[in-house]
Amino acid sequence: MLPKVRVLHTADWHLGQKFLGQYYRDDEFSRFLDWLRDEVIVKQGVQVLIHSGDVFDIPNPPITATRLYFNFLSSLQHSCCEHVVIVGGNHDSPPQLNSAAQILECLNVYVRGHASDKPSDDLIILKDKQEQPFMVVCAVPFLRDRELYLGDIALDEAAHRQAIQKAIKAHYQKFSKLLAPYKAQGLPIIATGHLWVSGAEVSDASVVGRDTAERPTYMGTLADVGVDVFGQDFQYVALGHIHKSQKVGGHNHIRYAGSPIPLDFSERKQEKSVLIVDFEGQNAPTVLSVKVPVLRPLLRLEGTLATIAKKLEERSLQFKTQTDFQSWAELILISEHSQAADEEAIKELTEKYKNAILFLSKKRKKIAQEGSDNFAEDDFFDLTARENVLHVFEQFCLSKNINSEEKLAALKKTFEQVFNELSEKP
Ligand SMILES: [Mn+2]
Repeated sequence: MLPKVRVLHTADWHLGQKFLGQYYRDDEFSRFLDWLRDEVIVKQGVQVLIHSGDVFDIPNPPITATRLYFNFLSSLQHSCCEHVVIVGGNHDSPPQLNSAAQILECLNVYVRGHASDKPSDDLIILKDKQEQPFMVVCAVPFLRDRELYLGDIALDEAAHRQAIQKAIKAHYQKFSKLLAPYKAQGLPIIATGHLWVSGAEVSDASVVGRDTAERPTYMGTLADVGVDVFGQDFQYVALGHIHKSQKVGGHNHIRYAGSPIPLDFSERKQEKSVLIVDFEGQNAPTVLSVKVPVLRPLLRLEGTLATIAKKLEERSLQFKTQTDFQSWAELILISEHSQAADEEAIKELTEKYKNAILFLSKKRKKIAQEGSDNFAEDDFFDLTARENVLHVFEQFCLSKNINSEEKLAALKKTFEQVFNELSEKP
């Protein structure tokens, strides 16, 4: 008979995150983990939990975050969930994650902070109480350059990207031979991954100058790979890294679970979820997305002071009825005034809406007059406005110590020509 297994796929918890560098969110994380265990794992009879990386937000997470993690794992003991597989993400520190790996293995919690030298060490065979294997997990964490053995040869960007794609594919292929006996037994086979796969939709980063929480890895080794890197060996590929829950390239069995809690304002509109994946031997699994309840509403309000004040007023009831977690609202103020001139009004708003924490960013309608209040660090430039672009370029030239007026004028002229040409195209 084909074994039936119920798996929970989750990722990108980012425990220990300090929202925009200002507020810890331990209470939210704790509430989420309670919900995950009580309402999903226990109520739905989940047998295996898979975490596809970014358990923690930073390599040295605060003790409060590691405590949440260990308490959660220990609370699964004697529950229906007898096996847990955790791989490291780009935000995790492999040695930090691996430090408890050995003791966790005694509790059937398998942690792989980084890829092992031997693929057989990352091939995790899950066994039932009678020591009978019922599922195989190829635990692939975020792969760093050195784990991909790219060598020291300097490559141009395109060649580097190609080398990475080849190496990632080769990494997944290494499991193939080892899988033969388990395939013959009809066991379901899962692979994990923490990477950016082509075609995956990232969070909206419409505000110029602000990174989304996913962004830092794009620069690294994770320049997009295609779904072909996973080959044909796996019934399911449990991915992490992209915070929006989604299928990749229309494949029902290649999925990002997404982050369960929105990690910055760009994720505010995303429905957050975890995935229940039901296996029956090597048949295509069925996937059910379970919506994570919104714990703390995130809002982005944009406009002039008057517009923002009106929008806040409309939402004041929502702020007041927030019993557990205060709302967080990002105000994007479009203003022609200097910062000092707006300060008083902002202070008033902050006072009035104490039960929502407000984050202020600015977007000036016009460039401040010369000599007056210059751009504050948190200003956002509207890069579609011609004068802003030219101003930024001029500032850039000055920062490079191009002081000769003649040279500066020539550079500006060339830049303007290029800019005009690009602006004409759709
Ligand atoms: Mn992440």
